[in-house]
Amino acid sequence: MKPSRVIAPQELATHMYKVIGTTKSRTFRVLWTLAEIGAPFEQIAVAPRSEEALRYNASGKVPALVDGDAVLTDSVAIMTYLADKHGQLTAPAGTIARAEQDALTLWLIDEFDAILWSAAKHSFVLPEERRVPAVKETLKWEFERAAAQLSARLQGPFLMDDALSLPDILACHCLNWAIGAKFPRVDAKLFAYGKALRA
Ligand SMILES: N[C@@H](CCC(=O)N[C@@H](CS)C(=O)NCC(=O)O)C(=O)O
Repeated sequence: MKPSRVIAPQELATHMYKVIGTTKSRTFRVLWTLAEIGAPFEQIAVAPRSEEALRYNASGKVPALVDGDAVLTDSVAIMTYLADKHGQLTAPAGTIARAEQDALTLWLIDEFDAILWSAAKHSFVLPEERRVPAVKETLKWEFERAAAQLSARLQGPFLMDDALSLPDILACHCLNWAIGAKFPRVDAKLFAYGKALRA
């Protein structure tokens, strides 16, 4: 099978990506990944479910990434694609280190992202008659429990070894999101970790 277009290594440095979505959304993760990689990009800062967002993703969700003729969706899929393609922010695919990194990424999706998203759905995303506001107390309790687990596994400035990687970007975005959603405060160690990454 032939690729539709092959990008030469020297072209990667100037390859222009297009990021779809407002910064105050999961799009932030993709913007941060691109900034770390040092890849040039332009942002079309459209709101979720807007007409423009629907042009790139039939569900109206953001972020999306336009790379040549391809439109990629889902923040973590996009981050992983970029990290693999540029050989940064990730252990190489097919290694034990990568399996451990992916396990942490998926744990963060289950225990942080999904919890925060459920709280958002029951606050303002779902039709009002479908919301169950009482569930938010349980979600906050679940988040607190997960935050304590993450804090316990944190041994240094980063989650994996001694360098920034995709799980750090995901975790830090979720910690910011939790603050915005008025979730319980995390312990001092995890707070300092998030603050250092934000800086
Ligand atoms: N798993 C997807 C979730 C994307 C998502 O739900 N994005 C929100 C904004 S942060 C959105 O577009 N919501 C609109 C909707 O669900 O209709 C990802 O990580 O990109």
